[in-house]
Amino acid sequence: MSGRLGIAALAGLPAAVARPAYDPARFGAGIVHIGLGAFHRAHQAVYTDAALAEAGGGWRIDGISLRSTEIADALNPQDGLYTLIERGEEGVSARVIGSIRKVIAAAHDRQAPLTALAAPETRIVSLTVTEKAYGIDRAEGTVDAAHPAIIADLADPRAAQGVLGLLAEGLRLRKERGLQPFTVLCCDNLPDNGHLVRTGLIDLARRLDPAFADWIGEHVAFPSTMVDRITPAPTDDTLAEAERQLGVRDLAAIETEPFSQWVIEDRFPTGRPEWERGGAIFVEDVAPYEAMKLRMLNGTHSMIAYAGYLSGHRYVRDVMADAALAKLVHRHLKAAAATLAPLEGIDTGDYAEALARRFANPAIAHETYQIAMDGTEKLPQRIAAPALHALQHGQDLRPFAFAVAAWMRYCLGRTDDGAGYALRDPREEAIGGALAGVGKDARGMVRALSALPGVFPVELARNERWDDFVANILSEMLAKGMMHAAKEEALS
Ligand code: CS2
Repeated sequence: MSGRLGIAALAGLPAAVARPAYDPARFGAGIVHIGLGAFHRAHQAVYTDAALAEAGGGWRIDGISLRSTEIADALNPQDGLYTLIERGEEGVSARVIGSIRKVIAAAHDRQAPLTALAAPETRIVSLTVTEKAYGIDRAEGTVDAAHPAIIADLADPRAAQGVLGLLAEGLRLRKERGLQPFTVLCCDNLPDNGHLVRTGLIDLARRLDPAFADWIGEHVAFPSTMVDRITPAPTDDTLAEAERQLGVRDLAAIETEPFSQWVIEDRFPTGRPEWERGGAIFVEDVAPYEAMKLRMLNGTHSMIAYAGYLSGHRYVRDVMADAALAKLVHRHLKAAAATLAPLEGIDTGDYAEALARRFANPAIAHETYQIAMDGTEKLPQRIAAPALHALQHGQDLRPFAFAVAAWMRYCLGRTDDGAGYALRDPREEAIGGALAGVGKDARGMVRALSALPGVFPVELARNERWDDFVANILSEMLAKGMMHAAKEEALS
């Protein structure tokens, strides 16, 4: 039986495995990160590892897992160390990351997250919790008063358990103790993510104490970010690959693509690591980069997920190997690019080509079913926003209508062969309710799902041309099956 990764194992690792070029124990933690999933470990933690290696500083990361205990139980016995496996067309490489100091699982200790947020050395609180965890009503810019975490945290703010509630209580404790506030760094795929979290947090605080809400507005920075790295959920293969490369077991290994991008607004009144050492780009305004990534990468990803899953393709790379769907991918990328304002130094045609290559990476097994989850949270910024732009500017609407029709078809929860699957959407019940009694009538489905609040802008949903496109494409999908409908669509 082989040993386990940890500080003691570092010296014995094979020479080909890169390891922290610093002694992790020398540096304290300055960041608390909420949501320690594979994406954070493949992205921000890696940039922080590079910053520590080249510039040092008290910037290691204390992670908080709000729901699962799995990552804490895997990482803590390994001194926070884990393997980053990069799978590119040229081969596989392994690197041990040392930037995580420890992981707090809220389920193990309810008080520990607040203790970390209120610790004097905490200067940045970063987040990758997924779109649905915030409990923000994006259309209104307020908290979603029906979100379970918001309800619980408004009722008992001192014992907050949700994302916004924890941020608010952490900041309140700091204010009470005369400590400087932390900077809030949202790293989720949301448009204008810093601003969005700021608006939601201030609204939550206002419902508790208006003066405190004003204090947050005046003293807390919320830089926006664009984050990018395709990172499938780790599997047993990931752990086996890590063991093969390291010669010891690593229960927290992750795998990802070679490409990585991080664009950040440089507003960190409480300081920050030198993330540029790891390749991060600091800009005045992230919004145009975020729009490009959300509409081109993520929007196309969602189309790939629904049309691909229902065509029987397990992985994104399989979708790219399907000639008809690959053609629709290129069509979608082009239509999404046309909705963007020009960005200096960026050619969206080149960006589209690079994305298509990344999607096709044969070494990355990214499940269409994984990307398909949480559609109601993803569609607004990925598909509906560019579709509305296209409508208002007389541009090509059809690619967006195809993506929406594929999502609507997916909402039935059954493949063309009749196999059932879970939608895995926070609004699964509302979707079921909307579709009840509609049957497989395309018009009826479009009407019912378009009326779900907050998913499609009214101007788009009420547009006749849009409505016809979606209903006609959906009707083809229902009548002929997804694979045939996609083939015909690619020929149109
Ligand atoms: C994907 C993203 O699961 C999804 O919805 O579109 O996680 C995507 O892989 C990342 O944003 C890439 O940076």
